[in-house]
Order: sequence, then C-alpha cells, then structure tokens
Amino acid sequence: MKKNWWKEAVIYEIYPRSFKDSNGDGIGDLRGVIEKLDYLKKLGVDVLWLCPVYDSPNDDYGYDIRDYRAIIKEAGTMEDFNELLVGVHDRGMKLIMDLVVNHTSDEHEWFQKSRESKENPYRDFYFWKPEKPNNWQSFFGGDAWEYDEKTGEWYLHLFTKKQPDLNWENPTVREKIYSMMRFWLNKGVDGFRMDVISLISKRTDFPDTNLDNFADVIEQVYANGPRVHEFLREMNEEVMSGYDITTVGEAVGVPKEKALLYVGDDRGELNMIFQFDHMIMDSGPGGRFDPIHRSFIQFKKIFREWDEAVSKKGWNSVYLDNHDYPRMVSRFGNDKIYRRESAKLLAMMLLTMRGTPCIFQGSELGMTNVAYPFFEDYRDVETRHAKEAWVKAGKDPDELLKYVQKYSRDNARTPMQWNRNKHAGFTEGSPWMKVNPNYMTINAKDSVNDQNSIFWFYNRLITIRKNNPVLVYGEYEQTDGDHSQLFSYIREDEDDLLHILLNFSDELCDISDINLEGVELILTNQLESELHQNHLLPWEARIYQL
Ligand code: TEU
Ligand code: CA
Repeated sequence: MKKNWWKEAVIYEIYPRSFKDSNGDGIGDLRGVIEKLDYLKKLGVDVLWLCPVYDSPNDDYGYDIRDYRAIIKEAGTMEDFNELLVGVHDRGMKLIMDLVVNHTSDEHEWFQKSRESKENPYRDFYFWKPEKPNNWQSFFGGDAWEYDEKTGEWYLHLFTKKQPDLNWENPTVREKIYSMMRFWLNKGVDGFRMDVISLISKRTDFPDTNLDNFADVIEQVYANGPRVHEFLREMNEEVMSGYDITTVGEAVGVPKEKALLYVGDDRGELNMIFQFDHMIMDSGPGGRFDPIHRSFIQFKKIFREWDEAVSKKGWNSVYLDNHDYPRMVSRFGNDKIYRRESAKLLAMMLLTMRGTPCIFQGSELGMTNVAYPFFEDYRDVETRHAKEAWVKAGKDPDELLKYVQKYSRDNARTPMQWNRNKHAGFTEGSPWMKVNPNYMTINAKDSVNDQNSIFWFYNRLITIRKNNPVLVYGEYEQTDGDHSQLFSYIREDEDDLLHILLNFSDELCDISDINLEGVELILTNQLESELHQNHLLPWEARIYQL
C-alpha cells in the first residue's frame, strides 16, 4: 500500500455561509473562518474542505457559479481568501476547494453568450436542443430541460434551471476549466473536492429513461458516462499531475463495481471518492422525502463491500454527513437521551475505519437536526422545490414538513453554535437561517471547556489515528457476523491489532462471547469505572489493542 499524506489526513468540511459571520450581515464569511483556525487546529484536523465561495447568485448557495475566479461579496475579498490560505498553511494545515464544473450559473458570462444566438461561439458550451429530447428529471424535481425564449431552444440542467450543464464534449470548455483550476492551484490551494464529477460525460444520444427509481436513473443514465474517465485522465495530465495535491470526487451514482475506475492507483484520475450508498439507502423511489426503512445490517454491509471493492488497489473516504444530508447524530445515532454517547460512537467509527475520514462542521459538537415549525424557516432550493411539487400534486404540505424536518439538507446548514450568546455567537446580526435553539447546551465554548465533551473525544480519536498507522493502512475486517446491535471490526497490520466495538442501540449489548483476555483498552466513550466484561452499555464504543 503506497503511503500518501492524503491517506493519513483527517478532512473537516466547512460550509462557510453557516460557519462564522465576522461583519454582522448574518452570513458566514472568510474572515469568520480565519477567526476559527485556532479552534480547528485545536480539534486536530489537518485538511479543510471549503465549500464554494465563488461569485454566485446563490440559487443553490454557491453551487451555481457566476465567476470561478472571483469571491462572492458576502464571503469577502480575494485578499481575505489569500489571508485564509496563509493562515491555514502557517498552522500546518491544508485547504481544498470545491470544484463545481458539471454546471455553471445561468448568469455566468459563458451562458449569457451561449444563449445570445445559435451562432454564438459559446453556443456549444452547453447542451441546446430544438425540441425537448427526453424525459430526464432534475435532481431537484421537474424537467431537466428548460425552454429559452431568446433562441427558441431547450437547454439541459440536471439541477436547477439556473444551473445549466456544461458541455464537456467541447474541448474549449475543458481548456477553460483546466486554466481555472491552475489559477487556484498556483495560489497554493492543496486540491479539490469535485462536485458531482461522475456526471460530466453525458450520453449525447440523450435516451429517455424508463426507470422509476431516481437513484437508478442517476447511476445508469446521468453518471459514469462514455467519456468520464477520458476527461478525468486528461484533467489529471493537464492539471493535477503538476502539483502535490489531493482530489476527492463526489461520486454520485458510482456503484462499488465502478469505483476503482475513478480511484485505482494505476488509473491516473482521482485520489479518492465520496460514495453514496449508505447515504441514499433510506431514500425511496421518490428520493429523500420518500423515505424507506434503513437496515443496520445493510448499513454495515455497505461499508464492508466498499472496503472490499476499493481498498486493495485504490482509496476510499469515510463520512456520515455533510452539507447535503441530515446531521449524523440525528440520523445514525440517538440525538435525544444518548446524544453524547452516540455522537462519540459515530466519531469512533469515522476515525477508525479504513479510508480518509471527513468530519462535517459541528459534528465535533454533536450538533443535531433542527425541526423548524414552518416551511418559511427552510432555505434550501431542494426543500422549496419539494414543497412546490407536493402542493402542485395536491398533496398535504404538512405531511411533507415531517419528512423535511428529518431529511432536508437544511438540517446540516443551521449556523455553527459557538457559545451561549445571542444566535450562538454565530453573528452579531440576524442569521440568514435560524440557529438551532439547543445552542444553550450544544456549543463550542462549553465543549472546549469540558474534557469529557464530544469535541475532546474527536481530538483523542484523531491523535490515536495519527499515532497508530494501523488505523490508516491496516487491513479491515468486520467481526460482528451481522449482529443486530453490534458493529465490530478489527484493523490489523504486521505490528498492531485493534478491535473496535460499537453498540449501535439503546439497549445493552451482550459481548460475553468476545474473548477480551489480555487486551488493553485504548479508548471508550463511557466512564472506565462502568465497563462491563459481558456487555456494552447503550451506544457504548470501545477500542481495544490486542
Ligand atoms: O450534491 C449532489 C448530490 O447528488 C447530492 O448531494 C444529493 O443528491 C443532492 O443534494 C440532492 O439530494 C452536490 C452538492 O454537494 C450539492 O450541495 C449541490 O446542490 C449539487 O451537487 C449541485 O451542485
Ligand atoms: Ca458576514
């Protein structure tokens, strides 16, 4: 197994709009991130993934870029960005940016020119058709084709109609993207998280889809297109190979059987990917607001199968939430009576599995979902479109509100909870999105001052991971035999053997059949005085050294 810094790293995802507001306009910004670099250093993370801060009309909060080389005014200036990058590097950390090149904003000059006329040199920067060619639907509901009066043609947008898809078949598009990437890398940026990179090669015959499960449409029609690997290899040759950086592809629609095509050591494409199987396993045919039961055994199986599929010849990431999904302690843990224990258990999973862990902002505090009582409190375009679709379909939006409270992306985007001051110290102004009312008991200040907090548990786990290469490069083997409560696995190399036991339940978990002779306890999320040889307490997590 080749050793690389990005395999040994711990990534921390920052959604700047909700991280820290430094100038009182209620919107998080770059100077706010600068203010918190020491906090992040204290936590122990070493690669920061910064969600988009480029100029954008904010239809999808920055994932609709109007100018790739300018900082959106509300985030600050390019000087602020340069100062942030220096601050990150001065602390021995690295910064990766969000590369959003499957689509631009419709306000990008390329699209403005492209829609001017059919003869415009930018026409082929996007996909235009005289008639709507197929029944493709957008990720956010509704048609994926939008009629444009100006030239009487339809253009493709897999996301909102303000996010037209770039035509990667056009070599000029690719050249301009590569040049933009060099602009950021030449500033010293340490790599990219590549937004929906698995979608950039379209099936240019644009076939109709007759699949009723949207996840199947993504996998079989939108993602893994005919030239996706050719484009990624070219991007690597033209750009990435010239720098000591890392790349993580957001591999929506990529099944484990195709993962190595993107991240195989010999492929010359990406270093690692964010896979989605565990994140969409409880989405029904209608997507996240059409939930189905999630099986714990299936959850563990997904991690086992992805490890088997990738880890021999490639590399994985491990994550349990991000800015697009509910808070992990609410979704995979118990955010009521066992919030602290389950948040620590999930942290132990994140930091002892094989693959580069990615911590989403606020997980280190055990921040939870927020159940706003009104739709008006929700900000995300996906949530707003869902409501419009329900009302249009004559369905009761109050029914939808229950699903939105549980599964919306907004759950991840409530402002970071820094202290017990007004608006949790996120802003002196009025926040763009309401702060979760539980900030009085869940905030960074109290956490940093409490050695027994989730924050310090993350810090200890990160230190253990840094001091035990077996947790990075060691073999992974699940050992719980599909137990209904227990998730246990070993990490092994020639020097060490660690056994991790996680009780993913509100009940006692019998472990009397596990031989704990001669083992040394490395870390537990319970008071050591309460440890029982024969059972784990609810949400108890342990690392043993054999
Ligand atoms: O997400 C794309 C994506 O496929 C999943 O996040 C999810 O399917 C989507 O949120 C709809 O449920 C990326 C970005 O992470 C997301 O924030 C953007 O909205 C999207 O691409 C478009 O750029
Ligand atoms: Ca601000």
